[in-house]
Amino acid sequence: MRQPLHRELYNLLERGRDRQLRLAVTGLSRAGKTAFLTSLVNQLRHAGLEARLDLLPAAREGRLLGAQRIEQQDLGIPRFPYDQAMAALDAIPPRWPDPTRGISELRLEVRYRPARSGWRQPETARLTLDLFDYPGEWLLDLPLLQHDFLSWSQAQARVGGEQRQAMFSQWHQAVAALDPAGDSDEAQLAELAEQYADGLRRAKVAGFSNLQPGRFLLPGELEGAPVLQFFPLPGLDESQRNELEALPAHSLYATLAKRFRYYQQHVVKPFYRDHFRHFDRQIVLVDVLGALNAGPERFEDLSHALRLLMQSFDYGKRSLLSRLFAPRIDRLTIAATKADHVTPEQHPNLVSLLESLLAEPLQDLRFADIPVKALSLAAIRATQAREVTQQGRSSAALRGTTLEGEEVLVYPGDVPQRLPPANFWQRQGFDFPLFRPVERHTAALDHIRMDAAIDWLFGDKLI
Ligand SMILES: Nc1nc2c(ncn2[C@@H]2O[C@H](COP(=O)(O)OP(=O)(O)O)[C@@H](O)[C@H]2O)c(=O)[nH]1
Ligand SMILES: [Mg+2]
Repeated sequence: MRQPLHRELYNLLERGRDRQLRLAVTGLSRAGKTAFLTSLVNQLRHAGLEARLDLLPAAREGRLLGAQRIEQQDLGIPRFPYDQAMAALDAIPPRWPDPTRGISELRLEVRYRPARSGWRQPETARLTLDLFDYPGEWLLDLPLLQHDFLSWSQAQARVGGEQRQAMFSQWHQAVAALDPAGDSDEAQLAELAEQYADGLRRAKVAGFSNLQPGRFLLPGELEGAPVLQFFPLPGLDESQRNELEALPAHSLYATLAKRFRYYQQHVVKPFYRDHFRHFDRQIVLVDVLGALNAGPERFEDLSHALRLLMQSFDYGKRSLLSRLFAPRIDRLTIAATKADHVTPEQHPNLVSLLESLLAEPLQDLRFADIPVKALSLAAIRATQAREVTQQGRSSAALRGTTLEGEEVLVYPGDVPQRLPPANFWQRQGFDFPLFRPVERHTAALDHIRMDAAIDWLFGDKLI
């Protein structure tokens, strides 16, 4: 496809220049962010040597020279634990990297040879990538910035169906008796907040995604602090706003609203300000298969959570001028992760299912004319595809080792092309075992379509 003239001119001017790019790796908890980052570093480090990156032109043409981690911008933030992640994958037996419990940064310097080294151009050029890792639980706090306490309470009351509500039954009973105008009682607030947090934790274990506030699930250094002692008040209505806002400072409503604001100002805003602004490119990772495994209510819940989440990012075309001030995401990838959990002929369905899961945000992005690529990938491939012949008929299967160490040959099931109707779960559902990572025989991690993802994310910067 021919590029527009201004694009060509831009590329010509920029060719071979040292550049910098901030990548947003976005995903809820267990979507596969840490695995993706680990694989990204690993593939780029071994580019040109052992990494299989045929779908990335710079690598295919032998121009990608490799990558190194360099000193990051913010020295106060821990470094992304790449070595620990690799050590886990190299353990006997291999393990998945530990779940992320805090923020970490990563700055990679990628070296490449420009496609046509012309007059006055350097022999090699550099692309600096800034990335960071964080617990997915905290990400869902970003949409909370759009609310005040009253609207948040109403939004929370609308979230979820029966199964999710059931996780909060104890809290529901206790909170129903409360009077917003009554005096607040510290001990009671702490207890109710703990019950609310307990509901969130149970919903998480049960596979729900749309869970706020995120720090209730993973408090970090805020464990036990009063800023985490609030909860939404059910049964409130917008028409009561004036009345509620006139309540005295010691009332239950005013106390909860104050803590909510504090949480926004001192927890969510700094997280957003320091890490979630000024991205150039984004990849949204979604564990579509996990949600398919978990049933209809969780599937819907994930779709809703992602819709809210994507509203927190700045998308827009950037011109040479505007990027000097505030870079915006001008291109993104959405990826169904862990594609090695299904047989390869199911991958196209996995991609269309992902697209229907994200239908609404995709519509908005299309309207804003932001190019989006949807794909399925496995950052760290743990299975091998096999053909099995039974009574003269051959069918697809996967070979892998379960987390318990059992070698299995399975057919995990058909992936539906669109959001499945309710009877999908009654009829067959979808079930796959979790696999453990394979023992490595090469320095580069085996993957599915990491190269395609890299190409779409920043292949255009490696020319
Ligand atoms: N089979 C397979 N499993 C994966 C892959 N990526 C992630 N996983 C699984 O998903 C879990 C969560 O991944 P992780 O990267 O920690 O998710 P995060 O919470 O988004 O950082 C891992 O512990 C693995 O069990 C993959 O490429 N293939
Ligand atoms: Mg992680």
